[in-house]
Amino acid sequence: MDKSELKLWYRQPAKNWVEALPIGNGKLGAMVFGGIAQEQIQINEETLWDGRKFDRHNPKALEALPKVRQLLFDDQNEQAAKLAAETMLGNPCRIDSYQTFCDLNLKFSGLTNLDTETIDYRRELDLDTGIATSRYQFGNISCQRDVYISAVDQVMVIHILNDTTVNFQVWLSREQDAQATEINDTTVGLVGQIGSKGLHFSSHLHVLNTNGEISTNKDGRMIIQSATECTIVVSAATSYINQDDTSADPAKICKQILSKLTGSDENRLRQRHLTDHQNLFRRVEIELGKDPGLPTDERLRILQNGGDDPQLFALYFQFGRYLLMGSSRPGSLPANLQGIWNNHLKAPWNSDFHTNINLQMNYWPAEVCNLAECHRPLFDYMQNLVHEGQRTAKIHYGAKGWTVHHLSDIWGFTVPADGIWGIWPVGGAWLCQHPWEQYIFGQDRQFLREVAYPLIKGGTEFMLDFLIPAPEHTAVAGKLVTNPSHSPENQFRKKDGTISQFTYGATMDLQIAHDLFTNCLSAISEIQQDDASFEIEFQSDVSDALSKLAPLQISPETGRLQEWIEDYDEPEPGHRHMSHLYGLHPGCQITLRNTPQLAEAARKSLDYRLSHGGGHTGWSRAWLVNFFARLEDGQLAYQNLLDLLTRCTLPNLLDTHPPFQIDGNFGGTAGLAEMLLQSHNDAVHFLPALPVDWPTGRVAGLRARGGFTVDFSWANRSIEYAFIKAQKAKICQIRADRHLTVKDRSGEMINSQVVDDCTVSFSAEAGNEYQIQ
Ligand code: FUC
Repeated sequence: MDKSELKLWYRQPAKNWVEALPIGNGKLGAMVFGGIAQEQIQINEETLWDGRKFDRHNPKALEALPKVRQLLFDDQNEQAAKLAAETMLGNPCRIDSYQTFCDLNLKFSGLTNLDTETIDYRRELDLDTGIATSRYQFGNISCQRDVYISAVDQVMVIHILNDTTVNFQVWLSREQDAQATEINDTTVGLVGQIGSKGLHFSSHLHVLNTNGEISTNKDGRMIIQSATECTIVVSAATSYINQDDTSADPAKICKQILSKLTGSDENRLRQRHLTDHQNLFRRVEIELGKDPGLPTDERLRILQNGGDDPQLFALYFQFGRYLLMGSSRPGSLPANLQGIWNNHLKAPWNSDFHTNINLQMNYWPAEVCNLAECHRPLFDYMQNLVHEGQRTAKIHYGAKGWTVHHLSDIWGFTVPADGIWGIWPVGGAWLCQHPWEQYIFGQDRQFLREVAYPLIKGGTEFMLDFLIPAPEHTAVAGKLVTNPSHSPENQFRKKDGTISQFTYGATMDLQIAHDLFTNCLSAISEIQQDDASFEIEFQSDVSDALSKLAPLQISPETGRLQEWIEDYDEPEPGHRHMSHLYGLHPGCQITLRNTPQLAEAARKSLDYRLSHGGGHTGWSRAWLVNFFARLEDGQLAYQNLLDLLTRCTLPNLLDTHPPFQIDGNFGGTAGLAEMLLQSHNDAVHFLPALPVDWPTGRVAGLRARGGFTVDFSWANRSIEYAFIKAQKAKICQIRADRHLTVKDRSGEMINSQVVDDCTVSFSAEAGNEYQIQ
């Protein structure tokens, strides 16, 4: 993709927030509207959350657990639900919201008759530079405004450049609970607190350079006169240090950040920002078609009306990578339900960390899309949940290890939230898939030992204790099951007609346990290569439990994969969650080649969900792309990606649940990657789910499990060439739509073993690149 094509652009300013353009550095985020006489930039700082830490454990939970379990095994689901609701929820079971920080306002004087006098307006977000620009001609004045957020300097930079002098005012505002103040001749600020007990926060706005005249007033407004050029920098901070410590001094932090810029200029700030941004962003290139040279909103409309624009999918994919870089950088919190971009004080679902799919989906693209560093905040976050998660495991379940239920916040919330569907203690176990994925993609043994394994072990210890053998009179007598259990947020109808959602051994739980135990065992074997006696005893406990897990079941009646331990009827057959297909994606217990019958049953489950209106939310649609990619059905994967773009995407390309929720962007990006490249099944598989609409294309810099980085192109829907680079010495198995030969960099054939018509394997050496033809 030509660098000039890596842009979202528009012919008009944003009329509302969902048209504004996101910028961010993991810690600070902003939405740029691109106004003409008046500009609004809505700012976020990732730690500005309402609430505080306190003990929400329910002392009644553990005592009620055996009774609840018995009732569920005895088919008394509703009695169990009632007792659990009274005893097992967090106390209280609600969390508070992540909040908008403030608005930055810019008001230019003397610009009237905008509609008639403004010409050549263009607003764009350049993904390659991370800079949002508005450009227009007003009368005889040309104006340009660039806005970016630097991860190196931790500031937002606004660079204003006009070819005639202009006068304007700039100030920060947050009406509810903050005050704008004057700080010095070139700096104004904002200071506030959430409620009387919440976080303190502060933001400083400073003119770094201008050729105009600056003055400030007591209301915290900065007035710039007769300037053709002006660079404004903004810092923001809160008193949050971690869940136990909120004693930071935000004004001091803001000042320190700005004082580091003394003597710098916009050019240097921009260069530092570009080097950092492009080091991550430019690792992956993709081409699926030609850029039609139209504004992004028009391209979306054309697609909605049945037009063709393969390259818009490529832009959407790169935008997903860009969003991950903007909302999750080393040292930051992970991307929440809205990434980092939120204009509410009380956001939808509190813009929280939802752990029954949403937080995980945010990170599906991280490894394959070559942004492994951006995955790290999730592991830091998990480590910070462990302490409370261990208490929850012990107090609520009498178990070792750590757990988190279906949502969390920045205060170490790990107890069941909201209602009985919140009594779902396998959120932590699902999260444990992520550090393992980082290891298999990156092959960093030290990371495995120090970060991944301790998290996975704690998750596994909890699961081992939480699982119990199903009693004699049940469908899976003697097998290990979870209890209590849910298939996230879905309900079932029992034979007697009653509807419930509370059960034991829901399929998803069994698949999560399977995945966790399998990964834990693989992690132990990897570490044993350096240390043969590592975890021998624990290893045997885990393999024993794995062999006793209740099996996945195919309904004899419908041929679908059962969502629950019993073949219940579904009152909402088009439900947005497709939890029982976890084993197909993101897990890999179900594959076309190893478990064809289960794969067929999974497909039937998908068909059934879809024929009843499934996939209606953004993230749900994005999950479908991944499922069909794993089923190697390029057409259905494409159809769902198309639906994601045409039905669940806002004019600024952000996903809409509705309302805006970022998981669909990340799930869609991961899904597209999954259509082009898979590696979960012991082979690097090129083009496993290529749709007819992308007959020709090229991608570079994607990563595959095993420590490989690949570039490849295709024509007439068949692989043309590929390059594969190995980080470690490894046996590399590659698969495509035809027989492949392997050569070294100089074109010499190397020894490879033919596995089948389309699969060969060879021994890759560390640091070497191979040509595949
Ligand atoms: C899950 C989903 C909802 C929503 C919420 C944030 O609970 O079922 O659709 O995405 O997370």
